[in-house]
This record gives sequence, structure tokens and C-alpha cells, in this order.
Amino acid sequence: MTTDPYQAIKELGAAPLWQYYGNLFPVEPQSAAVPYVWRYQDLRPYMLHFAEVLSLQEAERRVLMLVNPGLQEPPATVNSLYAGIQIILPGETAQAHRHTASAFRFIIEGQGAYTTVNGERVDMHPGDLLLTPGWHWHDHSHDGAGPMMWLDGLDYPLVNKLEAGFFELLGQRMQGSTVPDNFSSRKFIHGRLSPRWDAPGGAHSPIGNYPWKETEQAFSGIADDAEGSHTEGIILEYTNPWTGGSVMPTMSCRISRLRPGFRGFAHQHTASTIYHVVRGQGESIVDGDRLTWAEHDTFCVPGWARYEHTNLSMSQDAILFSYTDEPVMRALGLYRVASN
Ligand code: 1HN
Repeated sequence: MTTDPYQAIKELGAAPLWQYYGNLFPVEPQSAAVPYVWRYQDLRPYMLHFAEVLSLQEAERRVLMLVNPGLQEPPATVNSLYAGIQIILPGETAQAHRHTASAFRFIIEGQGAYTTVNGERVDMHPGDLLLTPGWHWHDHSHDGAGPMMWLDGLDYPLVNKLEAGFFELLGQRMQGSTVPDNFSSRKFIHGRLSPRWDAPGGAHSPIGNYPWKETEQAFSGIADDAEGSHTEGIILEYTNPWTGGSVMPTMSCRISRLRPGFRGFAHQHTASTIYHVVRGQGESIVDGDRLTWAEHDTFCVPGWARYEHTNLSMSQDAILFSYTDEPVMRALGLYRVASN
């Protein structure tokens, strides 16, 4: 053989597995994402700045992406999921589009804005969770006073890795309203009694808005001394009424209450998680990094990172909204936990 056989097989589109084994088959996952906190009080002035200098005619959406330092290109917050903070001003509209990536909004501050999802106008209030399942038309409007800000969550990093991303503009800026406002939330308002006149749905929840006032009621109905989770406190999952499972096939959305002084057990799982602080202050130790957090901050726990949460207040609850790709991991038989 005259030529280098390694060079020759490379030119033939082949590679020696023995040189790749360790990287392709690590003993355990090592996420490219790093533990990180995005501080709302630091980002908020820039949200207001861009609201002043950039119109929604120029930007499809006015959003600051929360980019993990380990996942810059393409930008993502954890391996499979994305978080961003969006701002819309009174009188503005964000034009109608749809994509196969699923999305939700968790409302941070403001009043008077709404989104229209497949013809249903859905109002926004702080603490509400609004769903935009994949391939649903959505546009945003603001008829109130003052800026409105929310956290966007999407699964596009996963959808794009699966090469299943499609995007389409409606062709007119805003959708018409085709059903009564907030129709789906009122239709499914009672979690244990679902309408049976429609054919039961499937993969995603039919509910446009899970209002904060119901979330609060759910917490107030649970005894203060309820055991809760040793790692996440009193954690509730927003459910799809058709299945009892996660609100969307790729993302489970949750809300948890860490009682004053709560100190969670250390824990790790293959699912990646993004947390958003509704209120309170605390710290999470994630793979040895101490992430301190306060109201409206967002932080991440990459897959297989070992983490523990602490509520640093001895008198106030800490309330954490979170979303995770756990449904994907479970569906694929890849969900694993370790807690020693
Ligand atoms: C999107 O469509 C919205 O509709 C927000 O408000 C953030 C981030 C990436 C891709 C699409 C929205 C997004 C997004």
C-alpha cells in the first residue's frame, strides 16, 4: 500500500471507529451547556432600551435570547430548550406566524396584552402560562398601558436537531378572532371534568392559558406540611387534560413552592431544566457552581448536572416556574436519575 490507509479511507467517506469510541460513548453524559443565571434586573434596562430603538416592524419579535455560554451557535439555553425574554409596548402588534417548534409564554410583568392562538384571543396576566403548541398560528397585541414582558420557552433546539423545523408567515399581520376570548381556559376550567362533546385531543393541551390565580389556588389547597418532593419542594405539573401528562409532547411545565428554609436533596437526571423565579430568593448548587437567584431571574440545570435548591429566606416562600425535556427522555427510554 503506497498511500496512507487512514487518508485513503477518509477520502472514501469512512472513519476508524477505534479513534472515536471514547467521545461517541462517554461513560456518562457531559452536557455542552453550563450552569448559568440570567439576572432580570440587569437585563430589564436593555429590554426597555431596545423597545425604544427597535420597532416591531423591524423585528419579527423583540426578544433577548438567554444564551448558554456553552451553546452559542446555534444559540440555545440548554441542549434541547430555549428561553428568551420578550417585550411589547402599548399599541404594538407582533405579526402572525407559525412554526413546528412548540412554545409557551410565562408572563413576568405588565397588563393589557394578549396573544391570539389559532383564532382564540388569550389574555396575559403576570404568572399566567400561555401555550402555543407546534404549528399553531400566533400573534401578539398590546392594548393596555406600560411595557409587557414575558419569558418565552421553546423546544426549537431539539426540533432543529431533528431537522423537523418549518416556519410560515400567515400573510396578513394579525389573525381574526374566531372563537370567544379565553374560550379554552373557560371550557377546561375544572381540571377533573373535561368536555366530552369534542373528540378527545392528543399530544398537546387544548388550554390557551393556565391562569396564575388558579395556580395560587392549587398551592393554597395543599397543606403547608405536605411532604412534597425532597428535591423540588411542593412541585405541581401543568397537565394536558386529555392525557394527564405534560402540556406539550416535548416540554413539561411545572411550578414549585420551596417553603421558607427549604433545602433540597442533591439529585441528577438526564433531563435538562430551565427555571424561572416567580418570587423569592435562593441558591442552587449545580455541578459545584453556586447560582444565587432572585425574583424574575432565569437559571438552568443542564442534563445530568447534579443540583440542589435552597430557599435562603426563613420567612418567605420561593416560587419557581420550570420546564424540562423530561417527556422526551421518558418517551425514548433515556430518562435516568441518580441521587446519591
Ligand atoms: C417566536 O415565534 C416567539 O412567537 C418568541 O413570540 C420567541 C424564539 C425563537 C423562535 C421563534 C413568539 C421565539 C420565536
